[in-house]
Amino acid sequence: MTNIEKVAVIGLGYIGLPTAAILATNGLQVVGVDVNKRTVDSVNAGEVPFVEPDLGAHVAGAVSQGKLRATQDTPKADAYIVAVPTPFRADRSADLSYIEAAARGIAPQLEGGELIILESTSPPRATRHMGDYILSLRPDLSLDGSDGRPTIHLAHCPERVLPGRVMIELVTNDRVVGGVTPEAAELAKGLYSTFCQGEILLTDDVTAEMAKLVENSYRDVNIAFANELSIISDGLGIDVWELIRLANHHPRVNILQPGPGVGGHCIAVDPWFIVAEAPEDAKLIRTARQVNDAKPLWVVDKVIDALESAPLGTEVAVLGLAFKANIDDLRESPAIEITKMIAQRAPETVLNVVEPHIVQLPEQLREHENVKLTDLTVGLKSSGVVVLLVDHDDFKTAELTDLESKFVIDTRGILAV
Ligand code: SAJ
Repeated sequence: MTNIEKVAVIGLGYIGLPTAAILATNGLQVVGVDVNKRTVDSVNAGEVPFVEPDLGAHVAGAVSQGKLRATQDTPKADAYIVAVPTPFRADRSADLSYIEAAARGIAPQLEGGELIILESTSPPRATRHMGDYILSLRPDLSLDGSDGRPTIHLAHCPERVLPGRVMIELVTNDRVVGGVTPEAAELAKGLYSTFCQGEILLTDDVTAEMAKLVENSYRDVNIAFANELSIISDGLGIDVWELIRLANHHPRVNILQPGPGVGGHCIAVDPWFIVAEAPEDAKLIRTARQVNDAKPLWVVDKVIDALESAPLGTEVAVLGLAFKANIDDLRESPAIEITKMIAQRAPETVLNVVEPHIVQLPEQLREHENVKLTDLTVGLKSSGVVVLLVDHDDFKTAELTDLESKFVIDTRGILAV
C-alpha cells in the first residue's frame, strides 16, 4: 500500500463534511462526495450547508487552498471514508441501502491496496456486508489477500462526536478502530493519526460496531431506569429528584436524570440495531427502549388529567421543544411528540409554546390551530397548566413566577431544589 495522499469522503453530512475538512486542513488531498448537488455546490463555494461552530472556517480554508473539493461522482483515491445515513426500517432493522450505494460508487475505482473505512453507525457485521458487497461487484479483489488477488483493506471507525463540539471532539476524542484484518486496522490508525490527538484503540470490525451501539444503549438503559423511577415515585407521592439526589450519595450509585422521553438521532435509534440482531437475548435493551418511548404518553396523560379538573378555557404553557437543553435541534424530540398529542387530544385548548431557540413552530405543529409560539412571560401569564419539557438555562434562570396558582408538570426537575 502506498502512502495515503488522496482521500474520498462519501456523504457530506454532520460527520462526513467535518471529517473531510479536518483531513484537508491536515495536508491530505480530499474529495467530498455527495448525491445532493446543492451540498456539492455549497462546499465548492467554501460554504457549509448546516450550523456547526468552526466548520465554516475549515471548509473555506481547505477549498481556497485547493485541498478540498466536492463532487457527485466517486473518484479514484487511496482511501475512502463512508459516512452515510443508516436509518432503521419499519421493522427496526437497519437500512443499509445508503452504504450499498456508496459501495457501488467505490467498487469500479478500486485497483487493490486501497483502504475503505465505514464511519456510519452500523449494526454488527455491516462492515463485512459492505466488503462482501464490493467483492460481489469486484470478484477480482479480496479482503485478506487470499488466492493472491489484490487486497482492499476494510475497517470500521465509529464517530462519537457531540454536535456543537464536532471540530474539537474530532481532534480530542479517543477513537475505536476495528479492522477486518489487523493490517486494515493499522492503516486506518495511520490515517486518523493525521488529525486525532486522542488515543486510537485497535480492535476487529464487529467489536468496533458494537462499541458505538453499546455506548448509546448504556445511556438509554440508564435513562430508562430514571424514567421508570419517576413514574413509580409519582405513584408513591414522592419527589423523584430528591430520591435520585439522595441515592446518588452512595459511592457506587450514579442514577441519570428522568425526562419527558429520549430524543435525538442516536440514543433512541442505535439500541434497536442490537435488538434486531439479537431479538431473544437483548431483553433489557428492548425494554429500556419501550420504557423511554412510553414516557411521552405518560406526560400527555398527566396534562389531560390536569385539564379535566381545570376550569373550561384553561390554557397550557409548554416550556421547550428541543430534544435536550440549550440547543435548537428538534430532531426526534419527545417535547414535539408531547405537544402534538396534547394538541390532538385537547383541540379546544390553547397551547402556548415557549422555545427561545426557534423563531417559528416546526412543521409538525403548524397544522394545529390551537398551538402558538410565544415568549415565556406571555406563555406563563395566559396559562393555568404548565408543562416543563426542556431544561434550557433560559428557563432555569428566568423567574418562574406565580407557579403556585397553576398546575405544574415538571418533567426535567427544573423546579426541584
Ligand atoms: N437524557 C435524559 N436524561 C439524562 C441524559 C439524557 O433524559 O440523564 C435525554 C436527553 O434529554 C436527550 C437524550 O437523552 O433527549 C439524548 O441526549 P444526550 O445528550 O445524552 O446524547 P446525544 O444523543 O446528544 O449524543 C449521544 C452521545 N453518546 C453518549 O453520550 C454515549 C454522543 O457522544 C454521540 O456521539 C451521539 O449520541 C451519537 O452521534 O451517537
